[in-house]
Amino acid sequence: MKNKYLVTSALPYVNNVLHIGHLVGCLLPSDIYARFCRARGRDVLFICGADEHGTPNEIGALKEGMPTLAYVDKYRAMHEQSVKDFNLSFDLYGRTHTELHEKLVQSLFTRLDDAGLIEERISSQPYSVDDKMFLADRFIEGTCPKCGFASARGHQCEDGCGALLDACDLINPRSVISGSENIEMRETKHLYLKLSAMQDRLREWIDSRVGWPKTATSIANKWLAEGLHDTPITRDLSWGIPVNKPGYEDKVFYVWFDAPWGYVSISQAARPDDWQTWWKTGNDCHYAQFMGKDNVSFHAVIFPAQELAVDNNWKMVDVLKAVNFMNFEGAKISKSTGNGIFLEDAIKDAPADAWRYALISSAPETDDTDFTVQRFADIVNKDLNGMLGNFVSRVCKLCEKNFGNKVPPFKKGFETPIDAMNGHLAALAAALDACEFRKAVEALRSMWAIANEYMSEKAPWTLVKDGDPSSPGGCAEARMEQAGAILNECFQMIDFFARISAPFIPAASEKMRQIFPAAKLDLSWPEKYEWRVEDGTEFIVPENLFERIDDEKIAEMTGKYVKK
Ligand code: B3M
Ligand code: ZN
Repeated sequence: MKNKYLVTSALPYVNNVLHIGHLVGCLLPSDIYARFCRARGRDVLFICGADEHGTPNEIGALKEGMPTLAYVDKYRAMHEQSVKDFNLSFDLYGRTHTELHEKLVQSLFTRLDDAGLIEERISSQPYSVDDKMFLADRFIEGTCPKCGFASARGHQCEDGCGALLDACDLINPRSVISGSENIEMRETKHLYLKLSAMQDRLREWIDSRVGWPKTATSIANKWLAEGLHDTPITRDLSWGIPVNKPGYEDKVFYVWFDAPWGYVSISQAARPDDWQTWWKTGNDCHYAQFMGKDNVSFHAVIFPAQELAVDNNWKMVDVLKAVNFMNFEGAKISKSTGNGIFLEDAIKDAPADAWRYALISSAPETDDTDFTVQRFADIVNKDLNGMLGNFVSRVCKLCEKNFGNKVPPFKKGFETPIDAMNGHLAALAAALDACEFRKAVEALRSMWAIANEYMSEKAPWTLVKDGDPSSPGGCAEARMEQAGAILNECFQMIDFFARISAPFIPAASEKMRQIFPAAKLDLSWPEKYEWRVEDGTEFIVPENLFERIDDEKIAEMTGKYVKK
């Protein structure tokens, strides 16, 4: 088995606060996967960071009337706070507006240029006479020539059919800066990456991919079937990485030319001495990328084509996990309408674990999904509070009351249904390895259910009642021993659950681990169900692991977040 694991989550633009769609789309699944890999003893490098270049950020700054750098600093800091709040365990949450990143991208560009893969072309680009500038990418909007959507962006019909566009083909174009329609086509020169030259190598590489989700392969195959087109990689803008070629002093690289290399430059910042052991081939490393479906073409086609073209042994993605979109209460999540749950607010309503678990249980893996406040409450109340939380609390309280704060002795014959447990454990590990998160949650929940069934079936509370020496009838001692053995097994399950739940709900798992304050139990991944809690181990009764979300809270949250 490969021991080096590289895990990256798409780098969010800093043009807004993060919402539950970002969390469920890439941040959270990548974190669960990275935590699982670490728990299995794999050597993981897990990074993410802010995608700070590009017109989304520049337009955001323009709207708030701030210099772009101050604007991206402001939002990056908010994103970093959310990363902390939601326990996202990146080795580094970095950024792309760094010298390291600039140097890397410029040097790769030079390599491509030297290899003859860069071509200068004169083209006509939309120029806003009133704004006195060329309108790159999102600076221009108009009607999509492919689907007729009225607000397609210059580079992509983002909210319509998703097609990548050429700004000159927009119908009725207008400037996003001033709204002016006084736009004319003017000639300007740009550098193009000769992607067409990469068609065969990329085809061969895509064909060698196994285990990619359909969303990813179908997008990649569509691109290849249409034939790769040479693509412009420079823009007439001032915010971004300066183009290091004479004659291009007033231009920058297109954000998607630089952003994926952020995975590398942030790795360099995180691990200056050994980043290459993940990033250069020949190291037996497994690379998993996480993203929303709108980012797939860049990760499955353009970035790999660049890596192949640069031709100096860059590690290429093995597993590309792409998810669909999550809507909220039947409508799109949008900062402008206010419909949706934004991370800075969410953390005030419920702890990170509740969001993490409820969202990953609702991950839009096969289709777009709709998340609702009611759904959130149902999942927290049923699964977390009802199954796991209650089990842990009943076991600890019942034991403390009848046996004091020491784990009663183990006794053969009182084990939980081990084969069933191990079957679900294997399914859980397999699902996590395959990045199938809903399946993983199902397996996890099945194990919590076994514990609850075990408890109701064995009913240790009746045994302790009957075993009470003051109650009439014999065999009091034997009954107490049986009750103790049942509780012992329940404590084994608590330890087991702490370990297997940790990738999903790390804070609750840590609380479960601390139920045995003096025992040195780690949260490593169990390959099989194990009995690690020794007889007589001291335990404490923890505070409730989870809180119920009651109707009043549901109403309050609905009022706050649902704006359609
Ligand atoms: N910033 C798109 C986004 O935030 C883009 C991802 C870059 S990954 C290298 O959705
Ligand atoms: Zn369209």
